[in-house]
Amino acid sequence: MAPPVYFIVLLMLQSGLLHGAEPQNLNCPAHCGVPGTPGQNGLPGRDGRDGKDGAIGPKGEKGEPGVEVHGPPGKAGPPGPQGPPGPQGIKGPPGLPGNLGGDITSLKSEIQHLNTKIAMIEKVASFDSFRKVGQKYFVYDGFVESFDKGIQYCKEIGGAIALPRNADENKALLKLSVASGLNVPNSYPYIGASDRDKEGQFVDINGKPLTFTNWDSGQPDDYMGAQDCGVLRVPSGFWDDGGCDNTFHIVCEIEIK
Ligand SMILES: [Ca+2]
Repeated sequence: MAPPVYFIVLLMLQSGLLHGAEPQNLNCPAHCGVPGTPGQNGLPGRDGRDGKDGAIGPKGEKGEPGVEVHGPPGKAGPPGPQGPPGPQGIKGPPGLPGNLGGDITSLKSEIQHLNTKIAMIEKVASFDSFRKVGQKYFVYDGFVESFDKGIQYCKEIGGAIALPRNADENKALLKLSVASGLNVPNSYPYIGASDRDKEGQFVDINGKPLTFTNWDSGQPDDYMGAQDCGVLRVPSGFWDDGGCDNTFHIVCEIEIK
């Protein structure tokens, strides 16, 4: 009868056949006691080192479009270099007819002339009395003086001492004289005619012969040898010669063309 199996195993354990390569505790006697209870877990060990990079992940979704925000403009930079000349421009419209330029020049001249004329008429209108005949105005402002001072006065106002050149002007001068109350006995308005240079030969203040006269009967008579300057009798309208140093009314004439 064969021995039981457990008995064979027990024999092998006792002979060390079943110990294999496991080292034996030399201090442990052949029959070690029952193993003790397991010890408590030790403290966690330190963190391990970083692992290797993982594989590249999948591509993310496309983000929302950003909002455009303009920052404040920067400072102007320095001017750049001058560029090359541009191309020739398109042809302009035709100019005004040549004679129009001349017309404008003529208009400007006319305006200037009118302005001068207006200024002179305003001057005439500033006198106490004035009367127009043709292009001539007789003006009177109450000035009473000698013949020579009368010539100077009328020159200073831009005219000349009154001298009718025709019947109409003589009539106009008379009307102004009457209207101005110059019909005072022995007081007349002077007229710009004199024979001081050559007795009996009356000329105007520029020495030119008279083209019109209206002498009264028997005049000029150079009475007492002391009458060399012309005067207008008022209200007859005839001429006489009188003293040049008398203080008579000074009527001036201003021509406005
Ligand atoms: Ca006389």
